[in-house]
Amino acid sequence: MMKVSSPRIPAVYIGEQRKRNGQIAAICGTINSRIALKLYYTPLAGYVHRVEIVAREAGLWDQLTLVPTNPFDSPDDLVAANPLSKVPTLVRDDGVPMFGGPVIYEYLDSLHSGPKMYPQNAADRWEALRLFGLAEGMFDAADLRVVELRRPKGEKSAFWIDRYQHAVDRCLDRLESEAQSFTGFHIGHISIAGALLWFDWQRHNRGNHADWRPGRKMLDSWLGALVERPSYQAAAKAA
Ligand SMILES: N[C@@H](CCC(=O)N[C@@H](CS)C(=O)NCC(=O)O)C(=O)O
Repeated sequence: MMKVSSPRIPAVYIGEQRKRNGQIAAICGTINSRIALKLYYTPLAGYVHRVEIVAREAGLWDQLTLVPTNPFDSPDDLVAANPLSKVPTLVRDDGVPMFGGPVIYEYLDSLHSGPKMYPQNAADRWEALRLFGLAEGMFDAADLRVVELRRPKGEKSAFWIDRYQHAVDRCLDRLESEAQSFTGFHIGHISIAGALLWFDWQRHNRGNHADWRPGRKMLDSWLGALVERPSYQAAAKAA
C-alpha cells in the first residue's frame, strides 16, 4: 500500500504559545457548573477556530483543555479516543468522545443557556444548517487541497488540487450571491467565517491560498462586520 506522507506541523504549536490566563473566557453564555472537556486539534487555525468561536460564544472556552495533535501521526491517545485519527475530537467530562466538528459544535451549544447557534425555530434551523453544509464542504475541500499540496513532488495530484480548488471557488461565488440576505448569527455563519479567515491565514502564512476577496464584496463586508463580535476579537487576540 502506498505510504501517504504526513503534512508538516511546526514543532512549536500556536496553541502552546497561547497564554490562556487572562483571556476573556465567558462572553455570552451561562452554564450551570464547570465541566472539563479535552479537545484534540491541529494548531493551524483551521477546524479549531470554529470550535473556539462556538466555545467562546457558549462561555465554555476556559473549560477546554487543548491537546495539540498531528492526526496524520495517528498518536495513541487520539486513536484511543477516535479510531478515525481525525481532529477535532472532543472528550467529554464523562470520558465519552465526540467525533468531528459538527457533533462538537452542536454538543457545546447544548451546554449553555445563552443565545443558541443552532436555531430552534424550524425555518431558521434549516437555513443555518443549509449554509453550514455548504461552508463545511468548502472547508473540507480547501483542507484536502492543502494536504495534497504538502505531499512530496511526484506524489501530488494535479487532478485533485484543481478539483478541490474549483469546488472552493464555486462555493465562494455561491456564498457571495447569498451574502446580502444573511441575517442573525448561527452555526452556518461561524462555518463560513471560519473558512474565510483560514483562507486568509493560509495565504499570509503559507502562501497556499489565493485572495478570495476580489469580486466578492458582499462576503467581504459581511465578514468585516462579523469579526467585530467579542468572540472573534478575543480569538484573534489570543492567536
Ligand atoms: N468535517 C470534518 C473533517 C475533519 C478533518 O478532516 N480533519 C483533518 C484536519 S487536517 C484531519 O484530521 N485529517 C486527518 C486525516 O484525514 O487522516 C470535521 O469537521 O470534523
